[in-house]
Amino acid sequence: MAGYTLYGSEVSYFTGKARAYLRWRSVDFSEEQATQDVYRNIIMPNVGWPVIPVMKAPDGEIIQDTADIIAHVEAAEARTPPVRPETPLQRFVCELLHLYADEWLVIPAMHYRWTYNEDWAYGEFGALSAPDLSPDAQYELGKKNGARFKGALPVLGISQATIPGIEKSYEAFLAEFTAHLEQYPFVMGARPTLADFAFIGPLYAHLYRDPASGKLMKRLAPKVADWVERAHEGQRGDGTLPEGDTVPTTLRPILARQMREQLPSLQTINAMFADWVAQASPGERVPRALGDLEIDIEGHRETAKARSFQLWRLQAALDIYAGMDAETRERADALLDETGGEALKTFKLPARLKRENCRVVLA
Ligand SMILES: N[C@@H](CCC(=O)N[C@@H](CS)C(=O)NCC(=O)O)C(=O)O
Repeated sequence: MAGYTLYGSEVSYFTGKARAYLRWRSVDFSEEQATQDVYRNIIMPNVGWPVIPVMKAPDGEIIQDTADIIAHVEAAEARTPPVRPETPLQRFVCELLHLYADEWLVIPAMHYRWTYNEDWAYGEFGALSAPDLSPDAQYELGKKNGARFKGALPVLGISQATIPGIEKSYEAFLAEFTAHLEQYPFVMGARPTLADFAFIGPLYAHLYRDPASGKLMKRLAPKVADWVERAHEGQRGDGTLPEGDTVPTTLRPILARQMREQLPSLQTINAMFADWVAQASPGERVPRALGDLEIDIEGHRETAKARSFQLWRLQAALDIYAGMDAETRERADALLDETGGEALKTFKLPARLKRENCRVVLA
């Protein structure tokens, strides 16, 4: 039987996440470059908008969104251990870190790529789209294709005003993750979980593989670079997650950073979502941006778009919290108190979201 096909690229954030997961899961898969032809013939007709990665399952089904790709393979292969921790507090933390890695660490990832690796990125984008062109022609094409991605900088709130905060935060994150890796080989413990693959998103393609960023990571945080190599290779780890559903205390500074930086944005986006829900109907597609908000990273502020997709990842975490028994809830609340995440205890989306035709819609 044919294996899975991953359409994506080395230069892509979310392809790295899916690739690392598929390697770890040891399934039969091959990766195909998302060339212009693949966008035209596979991605656009099946997904409806230009995005990578996209996966073709052995039965031909096309799946988009890395969380759906991972969920599909988990269900189809039914292997152990599952990618998500089996106990509730670890599962909750894993999902919070998933939200952080996918939707917030994109800020340093994009900053470092486009501030320090711009020309290199154009060459890479061109080589991906048209492998047969000359390097000069690839650069020109890459510049055209890359403009869409570079154009995301203001959407994310990356500007001269926030760059000092983004760099301060990223360097502190590297120190915090290093301190964690001195105790544990992977994010949740002694084996990889969804949180590792989510972190591979920002930390592989943009922050390790882009040359100037990789140099910085190897200089400031060689242990993080070593983890990137191990997690991206799909190493299995030879241990288990901590006993008794405990969460490594070394993750607290990282969760606290998430709560400080990302949670205020999530609250604002949720308020805008409530306004939108009031006039929307079930099945309606949620706009990618619900308005403008101000982000604050280490005291550096800028306007950014209120990206609605963050609520979709947040819903997955809140569902786990809502399903906790009293004893687990107490432990989760203690962790939220210690990390500045108190607001999550009462955080409610005004309506449920679901996925339909590769888009987030009102349930
Ligand atoms: N939430 C999606 C995000 C995928 C994504 O943003 N892919 C980037 C490249 S790494 C892309 O193609 N973006 C195009 C766009 O968002 O318009 C996932 O997890 O798969």
